[in-house]
Amino acid sequence: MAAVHKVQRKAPVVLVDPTVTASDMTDSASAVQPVSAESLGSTIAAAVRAGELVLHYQPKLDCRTMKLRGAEALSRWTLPDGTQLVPDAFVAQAEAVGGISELTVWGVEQALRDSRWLAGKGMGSSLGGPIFVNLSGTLITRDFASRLIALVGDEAARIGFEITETAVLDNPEEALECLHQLREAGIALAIDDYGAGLSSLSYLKQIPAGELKIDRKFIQGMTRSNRDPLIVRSTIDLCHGLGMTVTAEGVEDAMTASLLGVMGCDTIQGYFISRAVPIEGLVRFIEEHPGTAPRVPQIRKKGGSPRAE
Ligand SMILES: [Ca+2]
Repeated sequence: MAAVHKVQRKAPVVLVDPTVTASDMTDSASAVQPVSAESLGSTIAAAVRAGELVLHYQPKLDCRTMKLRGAEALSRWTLPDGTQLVPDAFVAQAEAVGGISELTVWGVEQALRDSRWLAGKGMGSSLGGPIFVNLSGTLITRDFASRLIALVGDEAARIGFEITETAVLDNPEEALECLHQLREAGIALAIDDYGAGLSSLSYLKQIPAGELKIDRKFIQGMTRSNRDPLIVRSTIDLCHGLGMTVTAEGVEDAMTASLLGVMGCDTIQGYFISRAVPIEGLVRFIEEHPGTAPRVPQIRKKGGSPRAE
């Protein structure tokens, strides 16, 4: 596939993913350099044609049943020389110079292909929820929302979009209108990286998302600090009061998973469950995790760990 790639690159290209953070990565980031504005969009398009881009999937598990509840799609880009690039600090550059729309359209199309492929193997229901694609705030416009709705068509149940709260800051009126259109089309929405940026309870109320993902920085301090568990638990309660489900990002150990379960968190995602894996790896994950959680110690609400209270 790489042999058909005609683009000559003077510098390593960057992998662009709208909202993925460094800690989402499964591989060490390569030393990458920014490419010029005019070349980035065409480079991404060429990489898609050459088959250099793939989606990996990080599963989310139900805190109570430990069954799969969908997955987040994360882009991976393998250069012709075998170097694998992961999304990193070039997100802002990509949003500024373009290329994100190409990547997002490809991501949605690929997620749909993979979702159909899973369904063809009789694993459609085993996925337990949509595949979520990260959607940059720069793309939440009327034109792009219409394009996404057309792209998803009658397969809206297969796809969800993760958006950050700050995605609506620039033009709240248009952004909220677009998000309502996506929601009305049957596409699930999740608020991503909650607490990482400028959180606004006002937007939390207005964004028509069914799910909120608490940023990893609160989750990873849960067993070491007094404040983070309080913030997490109050956020879970707040979201449940607003009729939303809650996903904890960046769960890396059994104790944190247990605490989240006690707090009533709905789903968990992170290295404790699985790294982001290719679609074949997701199939293996489904086969190997039929809904049990042998590694998670039980913490009772009363008489258990004081951290859980
Ligand atoms: Ca995300």
